[in-house]
Amino acid sequence: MNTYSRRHFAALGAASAIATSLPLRHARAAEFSFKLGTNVPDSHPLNVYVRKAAEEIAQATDGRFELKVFANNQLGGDSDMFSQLRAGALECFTLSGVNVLSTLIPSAAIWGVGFAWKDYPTLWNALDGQFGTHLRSQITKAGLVVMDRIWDNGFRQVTNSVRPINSPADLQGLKMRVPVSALWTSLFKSLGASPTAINFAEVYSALQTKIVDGQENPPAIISAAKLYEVQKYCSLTNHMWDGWWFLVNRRAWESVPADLRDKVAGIINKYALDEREEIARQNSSLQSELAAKGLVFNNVDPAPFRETLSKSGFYNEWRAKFGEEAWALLELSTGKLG
Ligand code: X2X
Repeated sequence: MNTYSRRHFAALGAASAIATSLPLRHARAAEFSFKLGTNVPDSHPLNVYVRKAAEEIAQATDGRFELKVFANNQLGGDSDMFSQLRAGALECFTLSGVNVLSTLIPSAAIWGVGFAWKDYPTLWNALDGQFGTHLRSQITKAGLVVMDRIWDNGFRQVTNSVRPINSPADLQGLKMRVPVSALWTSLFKSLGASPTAINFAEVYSALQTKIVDGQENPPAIISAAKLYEVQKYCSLTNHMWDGWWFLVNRRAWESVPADLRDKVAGIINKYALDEREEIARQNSSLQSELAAKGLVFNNVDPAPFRETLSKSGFYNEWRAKFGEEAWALLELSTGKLG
């Protein structure tokens, strides 16, 4: 045996010794390693359940497909992550249709029309049905891949550090953080507040330094991001529901063989349903927990808010922007709006 082959042989031996000492799924580097960026803290159910999906994917594909989760805006804010996704630097990103996605696809924001959804069953029927199919086809046309099941963020509530919000009058002049989105800005302007568009990555510090007085998010986020540390009041407005599409860069996705893609997609979609259940559990349990941490809650009658929006022309404006066809599809689920 010459020097080369002896060294070669020794290296092979070392490699197989390492391989056999590790569990099977780590035996070789994954053929496909996808990064997923999310915009909420680690403990949020979105991250908990995408991590469970990642584990099951590793097992089910014998380690061929790896999903690496980067939570809490580690890879940048929403605007950055969305650019990275489109460029292929980031393979997967969970993003709301009403958020930065609407800067590319304005009609993706349609579920965010104020006070549209009466309850979860109505919402899931729509998003898992014809309405969701319509929205996903627009995302596909824009060149992105989207998983079938949407992940729950939740019904949104207004928090602020100034006063409880009981009626639209209480919102007058209040400096409100909203995500980077024309619809969100329009909604809060129409209600009389002064909205500022800020990515979620900056929200805690914007509240802490009083760049804004308030923000709006579901209880699971208020809790995971510890917004109760920098907010006093939480008014249960339920003014909007929001969720995350699981988006994938098209070129990266198409590099994966079809049978593997089906397996991965099936697992991701399955965990989306489990995440929805966990969000529902948190929605009902978190109020007392957050109250114990000092957040002051009040219930809100949505009727005067809806009336203010109608009078301001909000519904007419957005109906014209989204178009009659999409609006009709929305109203099929929500009933007449405006
Ligand atoms: O930016 C927000 O407020 C968040 C985290 O709820 C969204 O993704 C829309």
